[in-house]
Amino acid sequence: MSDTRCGFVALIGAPNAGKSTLLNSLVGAKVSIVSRKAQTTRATVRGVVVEGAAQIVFVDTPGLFAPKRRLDRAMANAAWGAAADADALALLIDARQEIAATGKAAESNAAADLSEGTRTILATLRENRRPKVLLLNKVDLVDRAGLLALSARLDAALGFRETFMISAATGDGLDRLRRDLGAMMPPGPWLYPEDQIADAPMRSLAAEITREKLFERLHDELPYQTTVETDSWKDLPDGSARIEQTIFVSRDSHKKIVIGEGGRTLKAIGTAARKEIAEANESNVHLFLFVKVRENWLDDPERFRAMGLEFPER
Ligand SMILES: Nc1nc2c(ncn2[C@@H]2O[C@H](COP(=O)(O)OP(=O)(O)OP(=O)(O)O)[C@@H](O)[C@H]2O)c(=O)[nH]1
Ligand SMILES: [Mg+2]
Repeated sequence: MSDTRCGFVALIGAPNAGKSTLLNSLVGAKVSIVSRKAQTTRATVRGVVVEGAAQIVFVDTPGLFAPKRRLDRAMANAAWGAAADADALALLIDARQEIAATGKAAESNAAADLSEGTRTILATLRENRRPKVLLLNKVDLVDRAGLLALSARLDAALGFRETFMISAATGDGLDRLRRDLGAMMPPGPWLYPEDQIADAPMRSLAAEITREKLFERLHDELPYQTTVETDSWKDLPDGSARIEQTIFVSRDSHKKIVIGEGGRTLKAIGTAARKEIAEANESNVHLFLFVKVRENWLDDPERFRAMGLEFPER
């Protein structure tokens, strides 16, 4: 007797396209961590949005690129797994990056004039029969003529049901996106209570927040070689929370960098993380960070499980 709709929309795209930023903007709260560096998101993250009679479950996914290492493969598997399970797929393109990469701002409409990364993603997307929409993101950074040509190139490569020009950062174009995706969701009961916006437990969000602070403060490859786990979480009688987390690194030299001179780096990471975890948990937080060297953590199934990833054979 109800006329509600509910379904999953997978957000797919290259690293840094803005998938996590978009998820947070759509939900109206931070549920997925964001950084300037590529390969920030490691596992799928759900954000729930109510749009009229529709509940849309957006699934943020790790960015897609040619995988080399085991962790890369686990991340790609998670992204394509989410795409396989979704009711609709949203391909996010960093419009500025794509236009710059191909050097074809306004003149070319040919599908061949797309970056190699994008063409690889399109080839796999083509095999998926679900409805697909194209999201040209970061429109705050590009001019209109370049955008229209890029949209024509992408449409020639793969028929999209609709194209949206959006800015995940400013919120431009997101109202229409929510409305149109809501209408695409299949009829059915809502999966989550009306006021629920995320489904990850606080202790994993807390670990992700600390990892985001590592991304902000560490350089180059280091963040990639690091993972964070919440070891214990105690709600204290005064309403505050006592949280212990371990930062796993793969080398002793990395441990020194994470700790920093006189412990300064670790302290800054801890202060920033504590503030944000306290905000998310709406309570005072006492955060204790430990750094552990675990040389082979990138080959340890247990660490993958803790990240919400399946451990690939190789
Ligand atoms: N100017 C501008 N910047 C944006 C926009 N959307 C995202 N960004 C920035 O792009 C960078 C990457 O954003 P993320 O949301 O982490 O990208 P992602 O696609 O989730 O990246 P991975 O998790 O690595 O796959 C961040 O510095 C964002 O602030 C946008 O619409 N405009
Ligand atoms: Mg992300």
